[in-house]
Amino acid sequence: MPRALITGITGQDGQHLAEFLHEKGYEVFGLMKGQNNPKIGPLLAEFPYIRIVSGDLTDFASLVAAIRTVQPNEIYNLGAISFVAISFTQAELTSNVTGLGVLRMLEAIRLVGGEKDNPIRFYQASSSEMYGKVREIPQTELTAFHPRSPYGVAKVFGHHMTVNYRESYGLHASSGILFNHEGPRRGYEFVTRKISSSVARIKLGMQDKLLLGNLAAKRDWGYAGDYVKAMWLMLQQDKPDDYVIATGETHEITEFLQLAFECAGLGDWRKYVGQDKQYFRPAEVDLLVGDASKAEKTLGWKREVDFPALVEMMVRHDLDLEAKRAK
Ligand code: NAP
Ligand code: F7E
Repeated sequence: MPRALITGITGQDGQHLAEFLHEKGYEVFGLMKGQNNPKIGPLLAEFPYIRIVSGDLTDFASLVAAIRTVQPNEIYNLGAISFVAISFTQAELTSNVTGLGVLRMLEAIRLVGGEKDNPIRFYQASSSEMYGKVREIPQTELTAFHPRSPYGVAKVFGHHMTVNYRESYGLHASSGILFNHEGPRRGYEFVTRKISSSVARIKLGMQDKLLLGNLAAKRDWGYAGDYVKAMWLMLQQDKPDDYVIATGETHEITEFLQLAFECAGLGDWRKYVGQDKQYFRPAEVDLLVGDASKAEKTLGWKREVDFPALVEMMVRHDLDLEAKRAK
């Protein structure tokens, strides 16, 4: 039975990946930080097969201990301070977890090594935020980076470290440059979930208004369930490499709003949506659109859920959830 260690197990992708690997017959271990993390109960209630290991990406010794205990065949490093907005106000913490955390994990893998004939394979969760002020459209694995937030800068560091450890020490280390991916497990701080949950609450009479920031930004949004398959596929290749994972389409926030409000039968979103300065960022990423043709060709990966289906999935899920909560 192959063993996988996932950091960021309580996050959106950690949950999708745990489910996916469990179905593939893996023993799934999740690194969890804190002495009494309140997310542990709900996580194990939904995924009883996940085995929790204590550790923190800011604590090197805990990563070494986790790898020694689990003896994983594959490590998926999904743990991060991942909310771009907070990275501006907690830049040092973000650099430590999201950036240096990658280096600590790579060093821990180098130290522990794994089985001689079956060395540990490593996946790094890199991000389209590394492109920032984009240098070309669409963005590929060869597009230069110009990050626009401390989060983006930290991800560039983690990405280059992953490439460097592959080239310097021959680690089977791959970096997935994933564009935005969403779904019903998305955190409420991100714009898509903020919209889908607000739409549901407005529909049910629990909320009147939705306040957002910059509505002009464009994102290449896919479904998280499709994207974790790509992570796994990368680690099944003989040779480690870097891959862009994206849909190749870009949509403005206003398009998400339009579909979400229509899906709930609320009509024109402009009646409900206002703007508030607190949700604008010091520097914005205006447009992202990825070219995933390398992943399609080499990994055989293709997204299954398109943009309208993604919006509908999120809104329908939140309508059910908020209705249950209201009872
Ligand atoms: P998420 O929902 O924000 O989850 C982040 C996870 O990181 C949580 O489980 C969190 O644990 C954990 N974490 C935070 N600080 C940690 C620390 N010091 N030590 C160990 N774990 C820590 O993120 P996601 O959307 O699932 O994304 C997964 C990864 O992909 C992240 O690295 C993100 O930056 C990257 N990424 C995401 C997207 C996207 O669109 N979702 C796109 C590109 C790249 P707690 O819950 O205990 O705080
Ligand atoms: O913002 C705008 C905001 O926070 C999307 C992370 O998973 O994907 C995610 O980062 C856009 C931005 O995601 C609000 O200014 C307007 O232009 O949902 P978001 P993100 O910043 O794209 C990348 C690929 C990652 O790697 C990250 O980890 O929406 N926006 N009004 C707003 N955003 C939020 N959150 N809240 C608003 O009220």
